[in-house]
Amino acid sequence: MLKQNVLKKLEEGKGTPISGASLADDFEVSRTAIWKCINVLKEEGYPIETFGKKGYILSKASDILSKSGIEANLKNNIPINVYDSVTSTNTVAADLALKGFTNFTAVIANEQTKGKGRLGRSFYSPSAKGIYMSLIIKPTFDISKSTLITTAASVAVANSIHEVTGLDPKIKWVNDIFLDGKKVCGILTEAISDFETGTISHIILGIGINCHQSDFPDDIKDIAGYLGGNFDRNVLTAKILDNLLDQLSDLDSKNFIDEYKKRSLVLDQEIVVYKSGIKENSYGVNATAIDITNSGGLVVRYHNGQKDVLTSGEISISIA
Ligand code: BT5
Repeated sequence: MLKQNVLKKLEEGKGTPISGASLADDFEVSRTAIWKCINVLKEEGYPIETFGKKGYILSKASDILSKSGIEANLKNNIPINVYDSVTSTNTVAADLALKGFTNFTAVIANEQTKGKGRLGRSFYSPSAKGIYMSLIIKPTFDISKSTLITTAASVAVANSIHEVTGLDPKIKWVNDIFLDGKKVCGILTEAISDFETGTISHIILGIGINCHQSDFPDDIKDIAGYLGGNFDRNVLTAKILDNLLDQLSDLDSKNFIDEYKKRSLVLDQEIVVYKSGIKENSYGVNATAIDITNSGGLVVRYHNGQKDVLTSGEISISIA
């Protein structure tokens, strides 16, 4: 606990020195205890320097994901669980939800060994290169609005990326974030049903972001991109969580639909619609994307003039 508290102070004052004496006072321990803590953190890889009497300084370049690092930047007070490596944060979050963990519990990992995409696809999630996070949501709203969660989340993620890095990402309906024509983030929303009542007890919102350059496997190296640049994954994670909580508490206002349209990669574009969601197994139909409905559906016009509203997560589109 002392280690986490010390790290949180260093993360809050990142780039500026904090004296051992003030840390010792804050946590009512000896300076030797603080010194030992600092040594353990250094062994764990944290770039901490000692500046004589001025104290300890966590380098601005530090980018190790941690509970303390996220909490130091987070405005909301929600339970945060950070792991170095998990199979899938969605799987861990679903387990925690069934064990009774509260609404808006976050599960965050530095690596996933079995990251999930939609429809049985996988999401490549190498160590220290991305952010892999899931949020437990206990629906307090009409379940028909649950499709809006993915829409609201896309806006929250795209805006957060913009606020932290200055980049201008686009949203490809329904759940991908793109930068310079490449996918930098995918979102997977899963529902957990309560068999006894036949209702949805929890929604697990999963977000995967490629932050730093990595060796993408052959099958995705032409389509996957990364944010790049110098930023702290803790800062971006906290920003996404804060923006998500804002958007989710205000799903009814639908303010985010306008924002979604502004960031849309597909509006007014020629696209190909794959109704089974699987490009390889179904043939696509050409259409023009003309609007986004208030429920997050994509309005398209096929070339025979017929209009359609695509709403299902089982549908995939590509830019023609
Ligand atoms: C998605 O599915 O893009 C949803 C991805 C959600 C990942 C998060 S990470 C945290 C949470 N825990 C999980 O286990 N999952 C969520 P979909 O639209 O089906 O796209 C999957 C396809 O994207 C794959 O078939 C690849 O073609 C491509 N892909 C896989 N890994 C990628 C990556 N790292 N970056 C970009 N594209 C990738």
